[in-house]
Amino acid sequence: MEIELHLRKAVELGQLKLYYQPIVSTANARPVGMESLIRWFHPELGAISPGEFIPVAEETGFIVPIGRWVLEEACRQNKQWQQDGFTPIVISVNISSRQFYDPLFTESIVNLLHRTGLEPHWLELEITEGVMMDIHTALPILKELQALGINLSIDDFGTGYSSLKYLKELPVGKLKIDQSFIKHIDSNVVHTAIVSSVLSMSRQLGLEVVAEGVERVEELNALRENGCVFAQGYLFSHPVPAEVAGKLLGESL
Ligand code: G
Ligand code: G
Ligand code: MN
Ligand code: NA
Repeated sequence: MEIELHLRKAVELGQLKLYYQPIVSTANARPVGMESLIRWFHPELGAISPGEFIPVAEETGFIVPIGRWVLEEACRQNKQWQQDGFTPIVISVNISSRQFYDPLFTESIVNLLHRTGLEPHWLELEITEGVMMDIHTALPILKELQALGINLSIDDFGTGYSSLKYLKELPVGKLKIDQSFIKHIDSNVVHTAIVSSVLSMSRQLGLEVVAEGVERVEELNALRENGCVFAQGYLFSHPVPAEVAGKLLGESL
């Protein structure tokens, strides 16, 4: 497969770039976090979407070195922002299944935090429900990661198969409600019902909630009314390069 061959060269050639999208407090629209999202700019093929190449990287196992690069870059950048004097924020990194179940994963995080000097509570790993589907295999790894003091969140919440029974047993602190439920939440009664149930359940379980894919101010207002504390989406900012993201820190978006 052609894309696979190009991908092998992408890291070496510096074609991969990390973009950042703010996660804001709904109260004042100030960033409390940044999600790192990979971008691949190929000189001939142009911009290749992660939706296209992440699955290929996952299949070939190449996601492991790519994921290592992403984690390193994200932690280094967050530490840099702190050293530049910005109000500290949490950096979130998407973790794929192959990466999560790599036997050296936890150890590599320990080394990474040591190397970059980033305190563990400023790092968050986003893991999808799919990755945690086999709870008995996932649980010991999640517990190891939690013991390091880093944050864990469930990404794309509501699109997978996670049983509510396990939700309180998983050592995760946050749910990121999938953007498909946020769309038109101001007028779609089904979406309102789903999101308001997730919010009330999360309050009971002591979980934080981020609404993803907020694009319109009406959606933000509906989320506020339902007591949603954190949000992310084009309304505040698209994913942007580090130089631009740095300028958003401390701003009301
Ligand atoms: O940013 P965008 O919407 O194009 O991302 C598309 C998909 O790629 C999303 O599901 C996102 O989680 C995933 N993705 C983006 N960056 C990374 C990354 O660094 N690692 C992994 N595993 N997935 C990523
Ligand atoms: O799977 P995950 O939630 O990590 O993927 C996030 C994806 O959603 C990224 O590709 C990001 O670019 C995209 N995204 C972020 N904000 C918005 C938004 O407001 N609307 C839409 N449609 N996509 C968004
Ligand atoms: Mn994500
Ligand atoms: Na998501």
